[in-house]
Amino acid sequence: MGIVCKMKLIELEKIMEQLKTDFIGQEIKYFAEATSTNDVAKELAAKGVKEGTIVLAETQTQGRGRLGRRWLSPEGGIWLSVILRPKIPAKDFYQLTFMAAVAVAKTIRRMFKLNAEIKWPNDVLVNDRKVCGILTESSVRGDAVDFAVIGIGVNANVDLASFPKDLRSSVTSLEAEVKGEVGRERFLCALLKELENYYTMIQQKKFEFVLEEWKSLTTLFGAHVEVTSFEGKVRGLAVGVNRNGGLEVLLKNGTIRKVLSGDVVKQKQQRRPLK
Ligand code: BT5
Repeated sequence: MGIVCKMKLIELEKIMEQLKTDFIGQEIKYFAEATSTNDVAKELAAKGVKEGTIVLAETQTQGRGRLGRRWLSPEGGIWLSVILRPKIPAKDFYQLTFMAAVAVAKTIRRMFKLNAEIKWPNDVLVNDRKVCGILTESSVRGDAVDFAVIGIGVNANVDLASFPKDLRSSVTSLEAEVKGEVGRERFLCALLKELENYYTMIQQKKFEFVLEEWKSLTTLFGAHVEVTSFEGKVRGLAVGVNRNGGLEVLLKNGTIRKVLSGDVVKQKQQRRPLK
């Protein structure tokens, strides 16, 4: 008996028809199943494929989050990796994660009028639940980025009932939020266009524009947070991000602690208006 796939597959012809980018997504490597689109993309990038090539999979068997965490990638999602060759120093690498989060949040807001928000450093939430995660990886030569792979996972039409119980209260899908199946091809085309716009800004050394957008979309500033990082837990008021993309947390004793990477939990609920 063959495998029955109840989900519609992504239609590449539709993407090619609707895509309005110059280079991102003009070359698509598509897989019904991949281990991790980031792994496939890294291999392709090392072999020299063109900047802007994307890897797309209907499902991933070894989808990854940060620190080797598992990323569930059932059918119906958008599991995407974008290969870029940015002309930026390695220390500015975080800019790519920021621009990807902005591009995803903006696309969700524009297309579905949902209140998508960014949670530092790499999550996009709708109604406080994670709808998208971003994993940016790079190959660095000296102090320059040789290539970057931006992995973006969006729960488009995934069946949340298939997720483990402990995750169900903290995740959502676009389908659940708009109460209907979403067109993945249309979403992808809009997302790739946003990505190209913001990436062009970074290449033109105009990251400050991306950062402004990022700040207006983040939920954290002014919120009491607990950040867990390699250095342990930090509690305080999230007050900003520094020039390396680190979160600035105002501690009770009045000093500001910078956390370069970690997981944040907001201590109090806070909503921002739809932009
Ligand atoms: C992330 O990591 O959020 C980055 C996820 C990146 C996934 C994309 S898909 C395409 C590309 N190929 C890959 O292999 N990866 C990228 P992190 O912040 O570490 O969050 C991981 C945590 O999110 C897990 O430990 C779970 O708690 C939760 N999680 C797992 N799967 C999820 C899903 N589908 N939706 C929402 N949350 C999920």
